[in-house]
Amino acid sequence: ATLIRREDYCAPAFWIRTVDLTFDLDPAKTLVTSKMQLERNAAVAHGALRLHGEELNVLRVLINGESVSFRQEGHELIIDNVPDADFALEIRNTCAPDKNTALSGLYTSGGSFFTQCEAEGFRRITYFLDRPDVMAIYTVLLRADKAKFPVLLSNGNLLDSGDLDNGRHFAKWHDPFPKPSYLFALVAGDLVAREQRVRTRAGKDHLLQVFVRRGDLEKTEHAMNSLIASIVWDEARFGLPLDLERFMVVGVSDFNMGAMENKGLNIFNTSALLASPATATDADFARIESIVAHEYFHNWTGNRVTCRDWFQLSLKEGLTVFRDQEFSMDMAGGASARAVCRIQDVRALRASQFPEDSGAMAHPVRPDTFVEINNFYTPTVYEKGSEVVRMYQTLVGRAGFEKGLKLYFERHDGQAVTCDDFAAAIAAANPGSALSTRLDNFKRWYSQAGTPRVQARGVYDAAAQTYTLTLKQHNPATPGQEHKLPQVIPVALGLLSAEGQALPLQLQGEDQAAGLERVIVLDEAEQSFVFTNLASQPVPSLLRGFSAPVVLDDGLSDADLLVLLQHDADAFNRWEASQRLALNRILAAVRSGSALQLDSAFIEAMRAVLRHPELDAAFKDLALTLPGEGYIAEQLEVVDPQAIHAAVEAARSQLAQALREDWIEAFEANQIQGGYTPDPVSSGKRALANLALSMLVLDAARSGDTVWPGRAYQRFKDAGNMTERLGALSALVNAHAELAEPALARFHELFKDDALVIDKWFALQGRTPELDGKSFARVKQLTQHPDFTLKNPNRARSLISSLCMFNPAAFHRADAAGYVFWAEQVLALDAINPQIASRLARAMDRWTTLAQPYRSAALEAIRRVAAKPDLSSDVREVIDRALE
Ligand code: B3K
Ligand code: ZN
Repeated sequence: ATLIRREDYCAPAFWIRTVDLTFDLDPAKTLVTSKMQLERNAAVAHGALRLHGEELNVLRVLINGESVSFRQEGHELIIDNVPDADFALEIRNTCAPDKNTALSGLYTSGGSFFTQCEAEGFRRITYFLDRPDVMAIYTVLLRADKAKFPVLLSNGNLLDSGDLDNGRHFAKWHDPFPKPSYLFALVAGDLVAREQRVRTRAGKDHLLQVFVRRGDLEKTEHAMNSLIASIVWDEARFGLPLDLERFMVVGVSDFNMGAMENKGLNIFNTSALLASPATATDADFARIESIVAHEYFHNWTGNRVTCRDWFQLSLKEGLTVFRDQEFSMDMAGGASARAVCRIQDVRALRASQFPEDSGAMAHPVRPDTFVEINNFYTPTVYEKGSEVVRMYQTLVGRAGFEKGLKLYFERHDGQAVTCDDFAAAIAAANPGSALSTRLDNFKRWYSQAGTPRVQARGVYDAAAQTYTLTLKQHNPATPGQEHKLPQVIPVALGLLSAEGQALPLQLQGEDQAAGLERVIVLDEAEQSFVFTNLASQPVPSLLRGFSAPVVLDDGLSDADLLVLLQHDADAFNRWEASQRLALNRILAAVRSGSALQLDSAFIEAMRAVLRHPELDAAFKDLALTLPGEGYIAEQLEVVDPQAIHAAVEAARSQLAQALREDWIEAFEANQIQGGYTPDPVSSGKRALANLALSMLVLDAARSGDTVWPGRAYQRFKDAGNMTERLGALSALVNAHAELAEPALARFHELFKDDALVIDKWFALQGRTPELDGKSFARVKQLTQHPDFTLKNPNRARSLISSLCMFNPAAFHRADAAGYVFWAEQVLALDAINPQIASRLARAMDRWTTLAQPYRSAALEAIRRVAAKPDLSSDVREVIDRALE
């Protein structure tokens, strides 16, 4: 395995202008004929033609119709004698889709053919310059048995189709847009489609199709609606239209990630596509909407303008996540629903990206090196990348950002470019802005890994009526980056009076106040900002809406946090105050090693939120949900997962008990009559009702009450939708109630034929809060269940990742059994699917922060994996970095 460096980038020695692919599809052995038109890159001196290829069997190589000699070295096919003038290259090879368990390249799933080419899967189909800066125009001829594979799809527009001899048929596709090989796709199988015609603003008609297996058609309505909404939104918000006559979406059960944005032929994990009220939760509906949108938005941010090299991955991913987050917010509606979206996004960032930024795999948004690019489709590249794009918007304003994006497309449509090109376009469109005047320093967000720490302290001068806010930033060292420079950090803020009144914001030197909220920019190690005309000591509300991806220490007292919780105009900071109040108490208990005892001030504050007449149910649910155990671990230098779990469980059970009457009321008040719709208001009510029910069942376990477990079981049986059914089941399972067993059995019986629902059944058991080792024992036992298999990524994740990545107290065991289990599963998975194995391997990213005996046991397990000589480069990179 070799380390690839960003600074070593060289333009390709050849361009491939057009490619004509012919596939004779056969699951055991598929024949691929590739005819390419090549041209030397004049900017690069002579050199052999080196094509990428993996797991292929080459049959012949022709240049301008003549057979030519070639060599094979590792994963390269090398032709030394290449004409100087443009030439035609023809390669014929075979590959074995049925044997492809890595699900990269061409593979079969449920008897149909699918491809996944990003990042480097195309080279597992045929020899090619498999790099994103080589963009070609593709024509694709597919031939296959008509009875088994009635549907034949590839990118672009259908040119021709018809019957052949021997029961075979063909389809010919042409994509008019030049694209890199990672955006190539083909699908062949027995599929059916939901179809819809739409007309865009320019008056053009388009055909939209969602292909799935027979029987799944009624579960595609939500995806189709999401696609239509995405098309409308991208035209309205950014002026970006659909550019193909036909836009296809296909579902597949075996898939390594959520979905893939192949030009005109998006391929989806069925878990990110199929939904019906009976089988999918509100969270599934929301996730599908955002993933359908994400892949669609890639058509411009990723496909029309793509990445020059894989180090620039965030150019398309950070930007496209930003766009799908904005879309979800716009779809959600009012200010409160938008804030709920933002809170959920930030919670996800803190749960996954913050730990990554402080662990063994920490890397900048634009990494400098990698061994296996598939290891860098990370929360840092995606979610932190999106926060970086959001900061551009914060610094230049919404209109300025739209102008910047417009210039980006004017400059780069049809090109493969870099993050620098993006930054330059946004800045050039906004001369003199807070961004453009600091562009070089702002770009440190791309090069420096690690989460900045910002400390804020305010001093009030009663005589001068001023409030001096001093901000300091500290950028912690990360592997390979000892010393860092200050980041450009936009801090959105407001000031409140002790009574909760929003105060006008006037900085020293200004003639008048500039509103009740503004953005100040911290771009040095330490800066002070003096606010004037303040009659009394204010309470600062900082980093509103999470205006930068940093850890903030604002030193606020409980009293200040209570003012924010009750009065802040910024709903995000209201939620943040609730989390901080809880976090402070949990951390105090963990740090002191004493049992957690919630005080009445906290309980009354939570009661007030729960009973608040104006707050939305969705907000209440988020405010009353305690911080996750992973996020709590992030705040500690030495992590004892069992101590954290004990503190969280104590806090939960005390909240359950102290607010029992309020939970009952919340449960009753948030019942929904009538049909199911996954809109934000109904989803919020169901979320709060589910939380209330889980608290009531939890409290019953303490008090011996049998009424609420009985009601939960009844609700589980009678539920009209999956959100309520799974909510009731989870309440029973997570409380280790007696009725959990019959409910789990019944659930399995009801849904045994629906793989996506059975995934939920496994995941729920994989994530059950630990009690006396029962949860861990159950997971081990479930690996023997007839429905369990490591071969399907969704199933493997549902059980194994649930335990190892999302159930810290069940995983981190004093007897090391969790780590032994992890090592076994990583090794077993690596033989099947390195990408999935490698993601599981990352469960040990933060092992060095563990307390003893966990730390030593974890190291032993990591060494055990490291000792396997033939590890994939995917897992090897993760394990090596953990041991560095
Ligand atoms: N671009 C793909 C991810 C490909 C992952 C390759 N290991 C999905 C997305 O981000 O939209
Ligand atoms: Zn993406």
